[in-house]
Amino acid sequence: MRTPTQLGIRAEAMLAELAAFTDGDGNLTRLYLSPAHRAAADRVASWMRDVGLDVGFDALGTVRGRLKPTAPGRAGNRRLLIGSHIDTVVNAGRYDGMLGVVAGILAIEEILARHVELPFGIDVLAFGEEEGVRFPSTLVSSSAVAGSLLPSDLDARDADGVVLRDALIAFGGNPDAVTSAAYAAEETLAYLEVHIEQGPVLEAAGLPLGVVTSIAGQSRFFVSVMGEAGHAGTVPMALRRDALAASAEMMLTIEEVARAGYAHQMVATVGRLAAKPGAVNVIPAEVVFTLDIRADADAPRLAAIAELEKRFQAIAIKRGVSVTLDKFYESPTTPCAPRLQEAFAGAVLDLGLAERRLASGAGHDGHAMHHLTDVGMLFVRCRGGISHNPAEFATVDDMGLAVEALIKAVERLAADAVSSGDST
Ligand code: HGY
Ligand code: MN
Ligand code: MN
Repeated sequence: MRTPTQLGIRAEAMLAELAAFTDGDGNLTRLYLSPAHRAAADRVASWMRDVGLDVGFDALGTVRGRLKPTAPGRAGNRRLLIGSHIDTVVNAGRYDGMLGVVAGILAIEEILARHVELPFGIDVLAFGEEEGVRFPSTLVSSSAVAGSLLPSDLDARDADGVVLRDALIAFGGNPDAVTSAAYAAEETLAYLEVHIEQGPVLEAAGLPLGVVTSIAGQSRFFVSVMGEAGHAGTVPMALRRDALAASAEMMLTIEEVARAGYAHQMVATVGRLAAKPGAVNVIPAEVVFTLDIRADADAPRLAAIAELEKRFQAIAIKRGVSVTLDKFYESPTTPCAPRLQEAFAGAVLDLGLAERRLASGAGHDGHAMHHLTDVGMLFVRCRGGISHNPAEFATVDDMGLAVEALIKAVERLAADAVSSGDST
């Protein structure tokens, strides 16, 4: 039986190994279906085999490690799902996503070593696409697992024009077998995910772990602003239809509306912008920028979007440009099931720690998995709340406590399954 510190040391070593699988030039960038994704997935598969899991890849490239019930009961045909994602953002940290997969593998190893009686099976899942960075879709692999992926989602193209469907075939996946990746609701018990908090709350509270109450809903758009190209030296300012200047005013409006929505933890981000023709001496004719807007409840988020659409149109009329918003992703606020919150909270208390509940501002695969089964999440303190940044960091001790808490949460669910006559 390893101590939390020993578990944390092993977790750190595994994360360091995974961090080496990158498509980035000197940084950690591992996008869906890339060569680095393939290498990382193969390494995860070998770790899963090493701890005794039956390993396979589903049609979307998700690595699946399967453990049979160690003490079959009527819940034996149900499976507890534990997972997270192994894709990253650009110039990423090494903990976002990967920690949840490593924690699941280490928990299985300890559960077997401790001969924990499991009346249900456990599948550890390493999703390949959560960030939505390469293709303008997101949660593709967990949506397939949940049975909610639309075939049209596979028609998305990356910045080089590569169609997701073709990249999936090149990876070894099978776009025509998407439905085979889905679990039936009646065969799942719950979905658990361990993830770094990616925010400052636990660090400020001096706590290593936190129990997630809900995952913030989010909406993502391409905003296109069409103006008129012109000579930078000859067109008077008052006669310009400058798409980039109009976009700049819209971006400041985004910030203003989001700040006004602070009561709902509202945040809005313009992460990417492209201006055409992009010459130093030409007035920009066309701008496309992304908008990512989130809040702790759906109503204020949708109200803010409506307000922005109104303000963008007013700016466009004033500046003689046109503006369109094209929504390419939306997920509602996702609740974490009370029974799973209690399992994690009880595990945290078993470790002699104070328990803290908090909402997640970041999105997670739980948004998709909620369509299949109850979702539970455990957050791990991260230094300075920094994430989506190579400075992302979680301590060995905190990671080890998270693995131990995951094991205890599984033990609690096993006890519940036995006491409720396996009717879960
Ligand atoms: O964007 C998010 O919240 C997540 O990291 N994909
Ligand atoms: Mn993540
Ligand atoms: Mn992320």
